[in-house]
Amino acid sequence: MRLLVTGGAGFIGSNFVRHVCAERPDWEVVVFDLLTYAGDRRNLAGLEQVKLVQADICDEPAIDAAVASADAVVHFAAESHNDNSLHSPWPFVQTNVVGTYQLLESVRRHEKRLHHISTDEVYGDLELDDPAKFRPDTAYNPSSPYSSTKAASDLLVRAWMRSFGVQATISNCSNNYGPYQHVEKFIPRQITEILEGRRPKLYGSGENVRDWIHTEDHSSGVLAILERGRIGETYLIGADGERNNRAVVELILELMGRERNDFDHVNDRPGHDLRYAIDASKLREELGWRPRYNDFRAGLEATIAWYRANVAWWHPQKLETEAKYQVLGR
Ligand code: NAD
Ligand code: TDX
Repeated sequence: MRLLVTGGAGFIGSNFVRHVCAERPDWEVVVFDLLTYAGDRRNLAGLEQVKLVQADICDEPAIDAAVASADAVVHFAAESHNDNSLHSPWPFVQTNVVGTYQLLESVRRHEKRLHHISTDEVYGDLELDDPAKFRPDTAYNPSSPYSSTKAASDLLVRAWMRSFGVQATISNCSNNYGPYQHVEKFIPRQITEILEGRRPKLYGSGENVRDWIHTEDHSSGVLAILERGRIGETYLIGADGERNNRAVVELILELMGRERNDFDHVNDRPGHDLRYAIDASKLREELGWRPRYNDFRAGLEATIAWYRANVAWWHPQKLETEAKYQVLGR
């Protein structure tokens, strides 16, 4: 198997590549990644099965050549941060929509199997007391420029499957955490704020709920779908990890030896989604997938230890990220 992984130098893509190298040592992996501010070749260090092609998914000849020489493609490449999409939406339209279009045209031309990575945010948000969770047939209702471009990319994949017979699957996963996540995201931002001697920053009231999953569990779900998923189907990936942001900040503070109330409330995110929750029963029942990282406290402790031990990895991103937040008052 020669597997092409777009966005494989980012947080989740590189975790998936490491997972594949460990689980399928005879596969060849080609990572196709532009190495934007969010990509880092160090995330792939020491992986002998992996070759990196640094190029833009919107560059038609480059993506076409990469697809032509692969057996299958897993598509992670995206602009991924909601806050960035609120002040600079164009790269999201370009990479998430136009990039996915270019990839679809290539897999169509070369008749290659595609797995498309998406997010639970395409379904919009839920009330705190809504007993319903997102399911594969939940109507799309995205809120932000980020989630609307991810929704658009999913709809392109669906249309290319139906209209042109492209052999694809889609997965929509909830919020990931773990090592190698960019410090712009919630959990690494708070850990590194504390490591730098500052206070965590909670948007608004902190009542917003996210459904946390360890990135290793996301990767095992994607591999199961790539190998055993039914063509044409959408699978939701989640590990029943709902928690509100305030509870997560309090736990990080406790695990790092600080008072649980040692945080600041900052300006809320405009249009801030209230709650996400995934019903992953289709993935569990059809493919027998189970999350292995069920202890959030232990997973968070290990993640904190990773950021403590890898200051050189995150420190260069930190200054630039906080400068951006300062402009936004967050
Ligand atoms: P990330 O921002 O850490 O990584 C994105 C990667 O894509 C980077 O390596 C970047 O260099 C690359 N990239 C960006 N634009 C590119 C372009 N034009 N051409 C080629 N490569 C490009 O993102 P992540 O958090 O690892 O998310 C990966 C995927 O998973 C995304 O599709 C995202 O929508 C989806 N997802 C993320 C989460 C989450 O919690 N982070 C949850 C569900 C789904
Ligand atoms: O400093 C912060 N304080 C805070 O309270 C930051 C950065 C975030 N937040 C809140 C906003 C959200 O309610 O924490 C929650 C999580 O924020 P993010 O890490 O920015 O994630 P979110 O917007 O939920 O989106 C994430 O999950 C779905 C990923 O970034 C997406 O790529 C994925 O699709």
